[in-house]
Amino acid sequence: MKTVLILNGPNLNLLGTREPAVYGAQTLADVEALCSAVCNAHNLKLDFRQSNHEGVMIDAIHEAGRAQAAGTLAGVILNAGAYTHTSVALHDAIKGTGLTLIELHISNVHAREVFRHHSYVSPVAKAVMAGFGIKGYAYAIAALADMTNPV
Ligand code: CA2
Repeated sequence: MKTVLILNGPNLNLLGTREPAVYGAQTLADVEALCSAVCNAHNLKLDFRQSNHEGVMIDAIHEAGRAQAAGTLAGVILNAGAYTHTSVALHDAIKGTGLTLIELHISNVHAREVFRHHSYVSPVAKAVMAGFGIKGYAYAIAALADMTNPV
C-alpha cells in the first residue's frame, strides 16, 4: 500500500477559526478526517502534516522525494499556504525530485488579491487545484490514486 503525503503550510492550523467566508468553517482536523476516509477508500496510507516553518516543509519534500524513489510514496498534495507566493526555496526543493506533486489551494487564489496570483510551486507541480474548498483534498487524493493505478 502506497502512502500519500498531504503537506499543509503556514497558518493552515487556524482553519475554521477565522475567515470562514474564504476557507469555510471546518478545521484542519476535519480536513484530516476527510483525507483519511478518502485514502482508505483508495487503499492508500495517509501521512498528514502541517508546519508553519519553511525549512520543516523543505525537509518533508526531500523525505518525500526519497520515499517516491523507493516506491513507497504515491505522491504529495501540497497546500503551501502563503509560501506558495514567496518561496523560491520550496520551488528548488521540489524541482528535480521527480515527485508527483499536486499543488492545492482551498480558495480560488486567482479570484483574490494579485499577490496570490503568482505561485513558485506551479512550475514544478504535476497539477494545480484551487477553489474547491476542502473537498479539493478529496479530489486531489482521487487524482493521485488514478495516476498511481489508472482506470
Ligand atoms: O486557499 C488556500 O488554500 C491558501 O493556500 C491558503 C493560504 C493563503 O496564503 C494562500 O494564498 C491560499 C492561507 C492559509 C491561512 O489559513 C487561514 C485559515 C483561517 C484563518 C486564518 C488563516
